[in-house]
Amino acid sequence: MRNRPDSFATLAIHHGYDPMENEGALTPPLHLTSTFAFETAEAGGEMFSGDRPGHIYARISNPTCDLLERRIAVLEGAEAGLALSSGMGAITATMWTLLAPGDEVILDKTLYGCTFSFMHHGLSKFGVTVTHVDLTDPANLSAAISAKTKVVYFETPANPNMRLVDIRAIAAIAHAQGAYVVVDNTYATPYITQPVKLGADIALHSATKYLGGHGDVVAGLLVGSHELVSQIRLYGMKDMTGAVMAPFNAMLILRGIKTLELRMDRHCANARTIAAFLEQSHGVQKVWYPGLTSFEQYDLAQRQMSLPGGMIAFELAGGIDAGRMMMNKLNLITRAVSLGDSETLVQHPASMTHSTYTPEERAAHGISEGLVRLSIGLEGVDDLLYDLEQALPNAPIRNAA
Ligand code: 3LM
Repeated sequence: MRNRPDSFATLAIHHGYDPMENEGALTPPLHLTSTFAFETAEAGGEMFSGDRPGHIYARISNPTCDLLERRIAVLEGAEAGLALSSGMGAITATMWTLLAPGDEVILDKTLYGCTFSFMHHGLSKFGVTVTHVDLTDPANLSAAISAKTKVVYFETPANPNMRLVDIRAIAAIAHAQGAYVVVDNTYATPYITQPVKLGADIALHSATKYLGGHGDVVAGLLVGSHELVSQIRLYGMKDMTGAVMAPFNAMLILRGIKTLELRMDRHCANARTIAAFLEQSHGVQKVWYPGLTSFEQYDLAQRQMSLPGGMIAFELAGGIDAGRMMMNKLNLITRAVSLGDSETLVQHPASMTHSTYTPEERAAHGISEGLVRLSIGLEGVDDLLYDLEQALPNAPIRNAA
């Protein structure tokens, strides 16, 4: 029996799995089965009624997903976890479970493009009122929230402009009105921020990103109380979306999570160096990175994030034309959407991830047309600096490395 493991890296590698219960296999077995045998007819009936634990059918649960669910729950400091087919699966299953016609959802101004599209164009078709509030100032929530508000939803840091939201302050206001708080923790990961510990009811992820970490799987995860997670499993996932994670994908995410701490340390170290370099480079108008003292919400970043993360947003003085030219000159840094991979990726939100907003909506939601997004990878930082330096419009000052 191991001593109670409780460091993040140890839990990420060991929690919930004992090789001696699995024929000594060091890595957990992959359970490729769509259905599960019942010992008796009565036992099957009791499982369906919830009176007996056990697996029934793989759209509800699977032992490989179950291990991943327990592992993400412990890493997030939550009671329970749920594995879903994608980040969008996690988001939609949650909202279909928590909301009913007549309810209101309050959203932060800036959201990932498809999240915006689902909420703004999708939910609003079903009698849910969708209200966008700038949650970077909690006073705005106090002014907007009412008895109709069922869910307060936000990302921190927000994709793509890095705005932060004070989870503790927002949760206090939302809970006083009886509203749920749902936080997209994709950018931060539980290694940097644990929203449930700060008062959120649900923290969710595109596990496609840092949790998987290797750009080879699309997946979603969420955590919360046993009660809420069970509701989302049995309604939002099982009935409303069918957005279940495949067991093979659970295995890939379990493998990715083992190195999350190591990878995040490196993503953050590289990103710090690159953000400082960009800030001092000619032709760069503004850099948004929570580790820079110039970052407007630097104090909140210090309070809420154990590290500043691996994502950087910046804008060139020449706007998007200069941005596109720079992107096209990059040789090592890859032009691609998604984030959190070993490879450093660059993309243009207005024409790519956030093209689901109209130009007017982007303007109203604080997403600048010229913004360029970098997902800093795990390469040697000097190679990344070299690539950026040769691609930037004017000779930059190279003194940040
Ligand atoms: C992207 N983002 O490049 P999936 N929440 C956040 C996200 O960033 C994403 C999701 C949820 C990107 C994907 S854009 C076509 C590519 C904060 C995804 C949705 O369903 O696993 O993709 O997660 O920003």
